[in-house]
Amino acid sequence: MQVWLLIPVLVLSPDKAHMQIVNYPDNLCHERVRAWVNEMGALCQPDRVYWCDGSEQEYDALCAQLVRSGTFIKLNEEKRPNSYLALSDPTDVARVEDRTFICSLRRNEAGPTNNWVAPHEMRATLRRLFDGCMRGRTMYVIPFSMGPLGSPIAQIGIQLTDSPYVVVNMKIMTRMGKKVWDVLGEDGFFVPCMHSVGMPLAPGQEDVPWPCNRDVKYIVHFPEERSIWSYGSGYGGNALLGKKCLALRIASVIARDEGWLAEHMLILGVESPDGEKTYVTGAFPSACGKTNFAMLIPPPAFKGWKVTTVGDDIAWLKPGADGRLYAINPEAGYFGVAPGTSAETNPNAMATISRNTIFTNVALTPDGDVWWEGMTPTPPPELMDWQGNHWTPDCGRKAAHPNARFTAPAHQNPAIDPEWENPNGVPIEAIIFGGRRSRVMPLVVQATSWNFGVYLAATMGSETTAAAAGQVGVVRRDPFAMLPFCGYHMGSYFNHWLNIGRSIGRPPRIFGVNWFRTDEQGNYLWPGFGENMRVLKWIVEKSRGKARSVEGPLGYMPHYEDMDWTGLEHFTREQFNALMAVDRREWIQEVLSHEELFLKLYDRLPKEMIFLRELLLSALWRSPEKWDLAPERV
Ligand code: TSX
Ligand code: MN
Repeated sequence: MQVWLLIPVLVLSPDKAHMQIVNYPDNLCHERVRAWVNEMGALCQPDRVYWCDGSEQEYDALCAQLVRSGTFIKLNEEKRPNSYLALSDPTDVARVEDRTFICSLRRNEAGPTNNWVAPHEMRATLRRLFDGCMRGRTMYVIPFSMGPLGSPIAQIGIQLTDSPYVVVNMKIMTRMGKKVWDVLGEDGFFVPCMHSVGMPLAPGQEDVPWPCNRDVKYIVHFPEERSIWSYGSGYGGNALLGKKCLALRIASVIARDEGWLAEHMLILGVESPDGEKTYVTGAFPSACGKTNFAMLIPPPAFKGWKVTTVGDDIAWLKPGADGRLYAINPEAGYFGVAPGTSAETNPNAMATISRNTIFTNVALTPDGDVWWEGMTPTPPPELMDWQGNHWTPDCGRKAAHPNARFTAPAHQNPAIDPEWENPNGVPIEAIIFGGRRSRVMPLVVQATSWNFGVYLAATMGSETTAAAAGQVGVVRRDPFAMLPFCGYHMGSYFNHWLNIGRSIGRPPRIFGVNWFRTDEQGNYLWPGFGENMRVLKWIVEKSRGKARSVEGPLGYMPHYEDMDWTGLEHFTREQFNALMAVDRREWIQEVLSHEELFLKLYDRLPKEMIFLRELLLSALWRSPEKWDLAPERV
């Protein structure tokens, strides 16, 4: 009996006798799942349907298969145990925002910041695209849980995909496998996630290492139906549908309807020397070093202070019985940007990716290890670059793609928080919103109320860097760092945040931070990285009513004396005041540019945003030209 169960079960389905069914689970008793997989199999017409069980053997077998097919290069077992490198098609290297759609019944439900197509029209397009799209391939059935299995905050998804690369990445990024069938039972709710690389194989046609569709890509969400359809890309958020598509776009809609928050936030724990634990979340747009902050190592002078990671990208926050917000990380791994990650900028990340890691679009060293820009101060003398070409430091090209990634299990992070898999989440005392701003925004400010915090987050912006397309140094509004990830109208989303603030008894305190302020010559005014612990300590203690501040036009700000400077005594009051200065003229310009976003969201913008803007202007008006933290103003 035991032996029989271990043999992959081969079943021939009656209607599709040519379609091989492999590893069909013995614990699936959910009729709608069966019917849906059958229906999708009939539509996509794969040669085989493989039901993933999530086992280590399955992972190893798929990785070996990916090595044979040329998708994976096995890395040096001594230097990078059980790790692989994948090089994508050069046209399939990032999320495709212009091909991402929110197909709500009404156009205005998606709002002006999302692409929209009428659901019936999109369904017709998708039926045509998915018809026979998996010919010559295997369709994998991936049951996964976003959040700890069985957690009251978790959500179940089932992804069907023709990409084995996606399967092994989903194994790292989610709780994937047959245990999910037990959680689902006979009638549990799940988000159906359809995915195809959009490159069927004709009989005898040879496959390519990175199949994708160079011409046609669709990343589609049906928010009312709570389903996801992705076609044409095998990369990242386009293809690992549990992450941005389910845990943010679809979950944000579920959260609105159910009274919780699905956010693009890191979650970290701060432990003080006397053992007091405080959890905070943080939202940052891209290129702000969010993963670095989630894994921060305090400076040596901060003896006894510890920072631990709960999550580096997504937080689901639910009101608890005690009036606080409790957060879980719906993910089980890190899908992080490799370039810029080093033993200097993020030792915890380097340790996390030392083994059992999938690298995508980084460079390969002659001895079978990986390299990317910023990993070491001097590059190796020669490499194979992310496009498979020979590379030397003087060749004028990047060795790794700027959006090259690592996929690594979260539990390998030396700083993982002991509560990171607590099914009930961790209580949040503070929410931090950050951006990359060379001027205008001070190092840190606390919003004077939840509503002002919502205003701060709604108007948050970040300056574009060389990594992003377009002009460098232009401020892009990215409300709550959610602009590409909100599954409904951004104005309604602001209103949902205001509603949450009204409905909970002990809301977290809200803060704004900016690690990136520069002087006139463009030099950074703040050392950043581990030194951010000084700001974090003030935030944590301020949230607990144990730190002092002064009230400025933007909110409460720490005075020089209110910050802990041990180990950074050379940092002067003048340097700090330059970081904290609020220039009235600059800020009036800033508030005017908020107007642009507000007009875009006009028909659903909460009236509070308008009043809060007026209050902000009035506070700026009574402040001197340049409000700084000069001691005489205390
Ligand atoms: O991640 C960053 N953080 C957060 C760390 C916890 N980065 C890297 C951003 C690119 C993704 C930063 N870059 C940070 C930061 O706080 N600050 C800066 C800017 C900076 C860069 C280099 C220095 C200082 C600041 N170098 C020296 O001071 C020697
Ligand atoms: Mn992200």
